[in-house]
Amino acid sequence: MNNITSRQTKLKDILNSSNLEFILEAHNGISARLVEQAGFKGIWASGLALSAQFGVRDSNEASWTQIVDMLEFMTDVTSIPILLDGDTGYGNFNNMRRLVRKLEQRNIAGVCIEDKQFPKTNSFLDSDRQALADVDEFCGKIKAGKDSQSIDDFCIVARVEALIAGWGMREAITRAEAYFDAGADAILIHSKNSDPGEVLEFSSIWGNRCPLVIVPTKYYSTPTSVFADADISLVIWANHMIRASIYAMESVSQEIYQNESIVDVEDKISQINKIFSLQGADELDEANKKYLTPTSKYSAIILAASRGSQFKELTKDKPKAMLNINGVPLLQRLTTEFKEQGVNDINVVAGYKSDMININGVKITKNQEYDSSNELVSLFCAVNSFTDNMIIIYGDLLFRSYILNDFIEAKGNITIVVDSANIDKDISGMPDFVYCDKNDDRSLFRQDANLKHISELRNESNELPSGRWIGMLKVNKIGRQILDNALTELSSQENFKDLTIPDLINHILSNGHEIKVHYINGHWLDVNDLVDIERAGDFISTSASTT
Ligand code: SPV
Ligand code: MG
Repeated sequence: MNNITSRQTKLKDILNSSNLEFILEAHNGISARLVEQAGFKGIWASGLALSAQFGVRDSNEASWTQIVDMLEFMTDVTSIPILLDGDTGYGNFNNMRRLVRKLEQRNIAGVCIEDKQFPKTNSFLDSDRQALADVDEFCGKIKAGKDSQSIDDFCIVARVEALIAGWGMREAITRAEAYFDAGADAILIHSKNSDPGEVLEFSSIWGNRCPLVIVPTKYYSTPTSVFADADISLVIWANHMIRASIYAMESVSQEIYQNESIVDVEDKISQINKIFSLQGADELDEANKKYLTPTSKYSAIILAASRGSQFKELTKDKPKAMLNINGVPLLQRLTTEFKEQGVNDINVVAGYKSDMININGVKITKNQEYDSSNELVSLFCAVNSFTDNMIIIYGDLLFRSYILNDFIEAKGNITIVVDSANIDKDISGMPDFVYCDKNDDRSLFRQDANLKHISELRNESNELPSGRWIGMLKVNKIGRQILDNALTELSSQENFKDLTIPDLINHILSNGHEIKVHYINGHWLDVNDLVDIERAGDFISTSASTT
């Protein structure tokens, strides 16, 4: 059991409160939310407003199930009680029974039924010609409703239309007495006059036998203290949300139509963010964090400025990264790999034929000096896109998905991916031999190894390389700071234009910082010449068949 007061009890409390209480009309989810947000303790689900928002007449043209469906949206987004204007109960006692059960299922707090005949029409329309219900028949409806409710505090308000229909005060009182005796929780006495005289007279005769509810649409200028002094329990502001929205929509639509522009209305309408907030976008954000696979905190910088002159005609019109491998550009494959790992912040540094890079969902930074500069200048161009957790990668890489997945999890402020297999095999581009403090021990998972040096030279000082850097590096917040500093230092050197990422790596090491090594064994390749393109095609086919 929880201690939350049910909406039905809340409505009952409002009706029986010793203070004058107020509820306001709403006709859909968003208006209901606004009513609650304004501070109202309850909502009047007005028949007039509900039918109007459907664009139909208040004459039972909308079916009762359409009304109940809308009520569900209204309860879903609110916590205050909703009193439904249930017209005549949509039929006889039997329809009323079913209505009450359905309303309880939708957590509606109560229903108000009026003593007219089905199909009814609005009280302010041809009121003199509207036939009233037979008193006994209406009492049967109230009894049937009360007997079929299963929630004790569900309220049935009986609305007396005798004054509206011109039948006089005596008839109004007689009917109210009968309805109260039949089990009504409150009486709504309605009036179409512009002064509250007859309602106040009714109230004084009624003398507090049960809560009295009024709808001062026509006698709206009466100070509410008059109602409080007359012992009225509840005031219903019955149609002001639908009228406010019609007024606003009419003037905005006309203005936009006349001006053929939206510029003048911008400041007169709600901001889009207001809609998001009323829809509860923040809650969904929180829920996403809780229930969805988190998107990666990593961003990617892809270096893709070069032509790859070995490709001759193939890269006449496009950069190397846009070369098709089995029909899909290299850069597209790389981007997809990142997105599949939740890395959506992807920055591509382009240079040669940069306009030919038409990959969705990536940011392009241009290295204008691509022709006369090397990798570090490209990286420097992307410095404004650096983040605290980022992966820097060459744009001509292909690799099996698990490599990126594991690499993201690898420890270290700065970490590089090193292939300990295939050290000598068919090297087409720069070899980037890596010398580490520990060689790859494949029996260890996530072996802790540090980089000592990276070089194009094999057997440097007679030492055998531990592997080859594949062109993938990552930094965390601390690593980014170290990398930033090293890049800034190198950028002031005269030979900056000639420097490569391995130069940066070695500079970081020479500054005394640690770089971790994440070992892999094959399952990647970079595309440097025509033979590589053929290999890449095979690589894609076999990767696809093994994943
Ligand atoms: C409604 O809001 O639909 C009502 C109140 O029934 S009135 O329009 O005043 O009849
Ligand atoms: Mg109505």
